[in-house]
Amino acid sequence: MITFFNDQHPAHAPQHEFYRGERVPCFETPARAEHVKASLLARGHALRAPDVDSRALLGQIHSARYLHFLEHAWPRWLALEAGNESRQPFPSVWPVRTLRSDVEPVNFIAQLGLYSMDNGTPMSAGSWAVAKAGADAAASAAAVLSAGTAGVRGVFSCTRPPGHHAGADFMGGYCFLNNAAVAAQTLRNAGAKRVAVLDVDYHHGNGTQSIFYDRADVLFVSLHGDPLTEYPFYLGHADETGEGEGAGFNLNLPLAAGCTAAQWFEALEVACQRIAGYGGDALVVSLGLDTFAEDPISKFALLASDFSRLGERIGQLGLPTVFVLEGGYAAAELGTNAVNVIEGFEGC
Ligand code: Q9C
Ligand code: ZN
Repeated sequence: MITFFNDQHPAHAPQHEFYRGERVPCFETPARAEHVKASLLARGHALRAPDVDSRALLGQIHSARYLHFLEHAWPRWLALEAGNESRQPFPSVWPVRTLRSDVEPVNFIAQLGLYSMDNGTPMSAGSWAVAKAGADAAASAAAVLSAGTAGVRGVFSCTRPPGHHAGADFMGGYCFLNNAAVAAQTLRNAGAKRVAVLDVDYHHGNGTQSIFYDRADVLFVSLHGDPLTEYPFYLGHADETGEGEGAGFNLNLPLAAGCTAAQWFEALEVACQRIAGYGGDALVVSLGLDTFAEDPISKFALLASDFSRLGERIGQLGLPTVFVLEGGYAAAELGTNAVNVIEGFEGC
């Protein structure tokens, strides 16, 4: 499968995050993408460099003030205090209910809180450039599909950091820019009337849902760990079905942490039937592989062979498809699992 690989990704390499109250090494590492790259090359898939500038698209998905903050965040952090190049900024205060988010504070950490949903999205030098190049990769993949090149049914955007937790004006869950939303919007801009997004990451894609929640031209369907117990906790329930023109165009299929692969595939079937009934012109798959049984931070039970089956089922939808890499933290197995999806899709 044609794959757009963001080879700038190693420049986003924060050292630590918070987990169970402790500072721990980041789960979302450069090694993840390198394992996917190695598996793609070993199994004969060609890599391309992103060739679309997503700047204008980002303006359709994210707010101007959020993009401005992200682009300038690292140099501003460095200017705050000597030695900050070896420290990471984390938010410590958030504008929750009763507090104002319309006025942007001047203080850097207060701005970081305004533009973050959690303290779980560490930033490093290079984060903006790498996230931007990842959005370029998603846009490039969607553009190839839109061009209707003969024989191209699927294209893969392989990048990190992931994107589906990032909303119009906030980062979260290791995500800064919503790559899946950029891909879907690229397809719409190129003439697709309706685009479906299927999010199979372990965690609910709250950012993608919220970006398209009031739109009928992009259907969002997600299967994920029940937010009553799993991150992102505050979105992803079954009663979220869309609003305004988007009413009826959002489908959440929360599953109990610890559910079996068979239960997961039952939910996938419901998701695929909704997508088939939508009559879309194209599909974007938020390809999180943290549903893997050995994922260190997730609680589903898929095996390597199940990812082939997932790819086959997506392929049976018969839609031009952009795959966008999201989560998956069993780094050594990530390549095999990702390429299994890709080849399952191609082989069906
Ligand atoms: N602080 C994605 O899979 N944090 N994001 C886990 C460690 C939230 C995962 C606990 C996990 C977010 C794209
Ligand atoms: Zn995830």
